[in-house]
Amino acid sequence: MFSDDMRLIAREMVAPGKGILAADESTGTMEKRLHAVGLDSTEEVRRQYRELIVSTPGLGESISGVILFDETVRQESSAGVPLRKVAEENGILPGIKVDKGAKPLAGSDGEKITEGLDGLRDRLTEYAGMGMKFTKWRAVLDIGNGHPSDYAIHVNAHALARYAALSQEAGLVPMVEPEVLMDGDHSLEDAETATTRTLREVFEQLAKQGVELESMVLKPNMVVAGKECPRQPETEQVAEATVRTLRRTVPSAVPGIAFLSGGQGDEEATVNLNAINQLGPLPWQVTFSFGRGLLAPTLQEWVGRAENVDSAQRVLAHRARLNGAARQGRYDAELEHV
Ligand code: 5MM
Repeated sequence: MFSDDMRLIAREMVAPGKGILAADESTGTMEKRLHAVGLDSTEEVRRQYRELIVSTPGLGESISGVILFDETVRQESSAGVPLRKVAEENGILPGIKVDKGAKPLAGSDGEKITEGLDGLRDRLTEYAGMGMKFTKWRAVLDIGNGHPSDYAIHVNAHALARYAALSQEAGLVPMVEPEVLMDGDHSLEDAETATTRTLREVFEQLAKQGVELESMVLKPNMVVAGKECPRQPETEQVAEATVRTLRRTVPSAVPGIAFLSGGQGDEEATVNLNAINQLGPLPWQVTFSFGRGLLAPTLQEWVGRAENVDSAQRVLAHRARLNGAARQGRYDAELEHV
């Protein structure tokens, strides 16, 4: 794919009124999610769950793209259609997670580095041949006990940029995800400092490694206080800290920013996204790329029962519509019950 095509895909991914669905849980994470609702994590259960997601009627009205896991892009619907094609027929661009997960970082005191660069060029070539349009790589940084260290920020940003450059070389739009976790009791100010340091280094590395900013999407965390912080900020404070951080660090050449939900409640993530957009106009499209924020209520509704597929799909389409409204600053709590 040429640069013009990647720019177009990047803009489609963050099109007004739409956001991205993260359904790329690796097998271990999926096992946790399924166990939590009393289900065994077999390949067939995971296939049924992903079929339910990508075939949700009307989902393409508020979801531009779906991030899939390697297993899913090789699976078919019960009617024998590859799930990645089912997504496309539903008006949703198929994307793929290409990192191999966060592993212990040598020489650090418990920080992590995301692996998966070895052999990545060949994997990307295969995914491009399958018709994937974009990719995603997630780096994870925590706050507390002197973390995140400059060392962890640097090596993760360096790997994110190496991944993004390889992805663009293969014609696939990279979604660059540096996640500063909300685990812990840190303050909003701590989160703002850690996120600012991280994003500065990420864009420095992207520039050094020749990544075209117009052909990527940034997937950051919102700036929120730690889950255990006794002083939880108001929505407006979260929105202001997030927008200030992004304005200070993200070049306006980047077409879009799509937030992860990071363990916020589903309504909380929607309310925050709405408040962030109400601070606009902003230099980029600002939308969502939620996993749990969209799928936790869907899975709760489905719980593996065929008779719940329709209602679970309605729950997903509804949550996606609400976030579609929030990414335009048009969400209202009343809409939850419509
Ligand atoms: C869907 O979850 C993805 C994580 O998968 P693994 O940890 O199993 O690799 C994750 O990358 C996700 O895309 C983002 O963190 C956004 O998901 P949330 O749930 O934070 O919105």
